[in-house]
Amino acid sequence: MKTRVFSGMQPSGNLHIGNYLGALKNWVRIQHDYECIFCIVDLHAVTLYQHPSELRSKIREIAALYLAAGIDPRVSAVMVQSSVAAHAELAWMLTCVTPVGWLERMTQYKAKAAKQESVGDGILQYPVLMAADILLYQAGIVPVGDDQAQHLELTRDIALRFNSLYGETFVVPSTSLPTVGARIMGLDDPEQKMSKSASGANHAVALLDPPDRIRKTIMRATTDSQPCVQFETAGPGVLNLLSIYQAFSGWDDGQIRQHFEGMRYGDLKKQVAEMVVSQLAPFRERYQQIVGEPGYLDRVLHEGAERVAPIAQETVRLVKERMGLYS
Ligand code: AQP
Repeated sequence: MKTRVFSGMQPSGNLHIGNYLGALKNWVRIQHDYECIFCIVDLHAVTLYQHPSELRSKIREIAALYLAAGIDPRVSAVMVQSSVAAHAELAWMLTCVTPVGWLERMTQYKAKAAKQESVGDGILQYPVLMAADILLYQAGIVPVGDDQAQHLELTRDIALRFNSLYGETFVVPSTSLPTVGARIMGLDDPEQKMSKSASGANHAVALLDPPDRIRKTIMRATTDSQPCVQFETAGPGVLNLLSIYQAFSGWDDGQIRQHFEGMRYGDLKKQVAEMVVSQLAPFRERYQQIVGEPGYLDRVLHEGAERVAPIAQETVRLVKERMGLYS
């Protein structure tokens, strides 16, 4: 039997090249080697207020982008989190075995909470819901970007705690990070990770940005005070541009160094921009085809939910039995 893979993205903004290089690209690469479930995690998105009609259309946009990137729905299940109620059901059961101190230590919680006047409980509980998403399907591998590694560690801790309290129940999943592109930084501020919810106009390249916009954003990327690439002393902005090029091109470290050492920043940016433009062009075309086909997306999402529902129901049944809940 193939190992099961689970991963997801929040429909909370425009998917960007960080989401692609950190996660989606890997999903496409491994989809034939494992039994994969790719989820649009809308229950996570509402931990911060989302306008309902925007959220509704974002869910469809993200699903179409998964497919446009190359996820084959005949091979992998593509589904929306809130269409399988067991995600929320299991999350409650896991909440009851999770010490609040574990959640308060999460760096993403601390960062998000610091930006709010009043902190919603959902922001604290977010990693428990994420653990439920993964454990619900007994996933063995979770391909994510580096920012989610701490949440994955917590998922393992929750699984181990549950297993030790109630007996072997959950597969303890491992994290799969890409070797290059696991943390793409903001183009306007290379000290911050590229993020869907960041507001700066030149912060990110979105997967559906037109070529002119991509070129403009990359040409304005923050570098440092040196005139050209020097690998020994390169600052975070230059290293970020080099990582983006490397992740898209698939070149190894030696090729990157040989090609870019001594190159003026203006030329580096032009080459990165052209690489990104050429790699994203097929996305936009496929995306338009997918959203232009009446009923197709709904069919994919409906079939995806139907495929995974029996796995989810079996896990919930087992967890209820282990905990002594009524069923
Ligand atoms: N900058 C990044 N570099 C590499 N990988 C990244 N990911 C996110 N940002 C980067 C990976 O993309 C997947 C989807 O993430 P998510 O939707 O769960 O949200 P996130 O991790 O919180 O990402 P964002 O873009 O910063 O969204 P917002 O602003 O909505 O919180 C994950 O696998 C993540 O690791």
